[in-house]
Amino acid sequence: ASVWEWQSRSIYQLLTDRFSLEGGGTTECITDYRKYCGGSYRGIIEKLDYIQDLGFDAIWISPIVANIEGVTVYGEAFHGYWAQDIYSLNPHFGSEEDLLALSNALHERDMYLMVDIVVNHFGPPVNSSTPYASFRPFDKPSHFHPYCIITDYNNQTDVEQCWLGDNKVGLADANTENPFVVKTYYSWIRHLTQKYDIDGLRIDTVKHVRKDFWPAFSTLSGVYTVGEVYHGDTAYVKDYTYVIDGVLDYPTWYQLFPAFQTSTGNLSALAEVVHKAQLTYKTGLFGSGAFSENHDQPRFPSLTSDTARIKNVITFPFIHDGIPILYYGQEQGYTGGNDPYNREALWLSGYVEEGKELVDHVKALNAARKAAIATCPGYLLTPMTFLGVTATTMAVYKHPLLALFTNVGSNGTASWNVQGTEWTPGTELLEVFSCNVVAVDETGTLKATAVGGQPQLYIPASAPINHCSS
Ligand code: ABC
Repeated sequence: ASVWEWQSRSIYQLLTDRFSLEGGGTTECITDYRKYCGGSYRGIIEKLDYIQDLGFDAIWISPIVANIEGVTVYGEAFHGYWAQDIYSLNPHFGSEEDLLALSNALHERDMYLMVDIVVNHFGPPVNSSTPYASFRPFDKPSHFHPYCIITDYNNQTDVEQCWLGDNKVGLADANTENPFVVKTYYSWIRHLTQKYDIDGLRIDTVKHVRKDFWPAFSTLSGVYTVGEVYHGDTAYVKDYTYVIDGVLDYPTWYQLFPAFQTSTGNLSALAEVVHKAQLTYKTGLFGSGAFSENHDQPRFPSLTSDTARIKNVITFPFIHDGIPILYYGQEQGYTGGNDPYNREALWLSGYVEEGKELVDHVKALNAARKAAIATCPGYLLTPMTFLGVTATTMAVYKHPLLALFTNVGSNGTASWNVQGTEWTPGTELLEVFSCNVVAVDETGTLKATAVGGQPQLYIPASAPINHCSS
């Protein structure tokens, strides 16, 4: 599917190894060990009802190709980022038939499949005398950049040509200047997307490969490509928006946690970075991936236990111009810190929906966004605007949605007076989290008071939104 077909979707990101066991069982999974815990494609299929019930219509799964076997000082390759053979699947997650069954099961529900892929590197070489002999198809020294671990992330040549990792586990950096390597990757991606009927790609380590590798790769994939450019500065990230369809919006993420973690967080900085991206990226933030958590970062609830703050953070990507992405476990209030603690098994939650505050919150977010898209054809191409940013409050308007944020936390007080919307006096609005209806006052202002520091989300009361009718 194309970037524009993806734009209306919302994505549930999961690690295949940690999401669901086939047969619905449960087993111990100690994140500290960094070992395979047993999740699989069949396991995911069995839990598609759960994902769909949360309101998602796409999933992003972790890398699928065969990885190095065995245990390194950083454990096993359960995350999938340590390729050994790009022409085979990782047998820990299932067979080719199983992956095809997942792809089919998703499509039957009109859901999309996004697969995470890596071309920057292979896994850590396991045999030091013939380091690349077990890799396929790149098994010669000339297929890799000479060994050097990246130390200076400000030196772009190092970033592209040295190795990721550290001196204990270094990732063999593919020589993406070598014509054989380039040609092989180009034809590999074309076949991979076709073979498994993949709808979109999350591309790993985009900034670690020279920019002019990407346009042909992205085009040949035949699907939407969204890339990880792990950097906080829009001026650095912007160039990559010209070579692939979109980027994961890291610059905004850098401002997001600090903005809401304390009542002195800088909400203006958050508004500013969004504005810069809107002005400088090829298509603004449209087509980008908006997220609050992922598998590389400590979960927000590891930094604060305040549910009001957590709800503010979870809400932001859903009123963003890009495609909202939720990292599995956010809906269950998972609290894992840095890698590997942020990669908990979801089966330990029991996938309980009933009585879970964050599950309800996520359902409301997806429902509201879908209602906005359904009632307002222009919604997806309406840039988000900031109608008021104070030290502790912020209003984000993307007609017909208005989201009100605050960083005062559960014990604080905050209120908003929002002007500048298209809503005329008397217009009735539904607040989606509480299902209360309020009216815009005679001056055209929406006045609202926060309840225990929680965010609010408004849509015209005339919009069809299941979430509040049941
Ligand atoms: C393993 C261990 C870790 C250990 C590491 C050395 O090795 O688990 O505990 O610290 C996969 C696995 C990881 C594994 C790695 C390495 O492989 O998932 O568990 O870590 O073997 C992507 C994926 C990620 C994946 C890989 C590798 C790449 O999302 O899951 O990791 O395929 C860099 C890359 C980025 C990569 C990330 C993990 O590393 O750019 O693509 N993510 C700076 C740099 C960033 C760099 C980051 C972390 O450090 O700018 O480019 O990301 O090393 C801010 C600064 C930033 C700074 C951050 C940390 O601080 O402004 O610049 O980022 O304040």
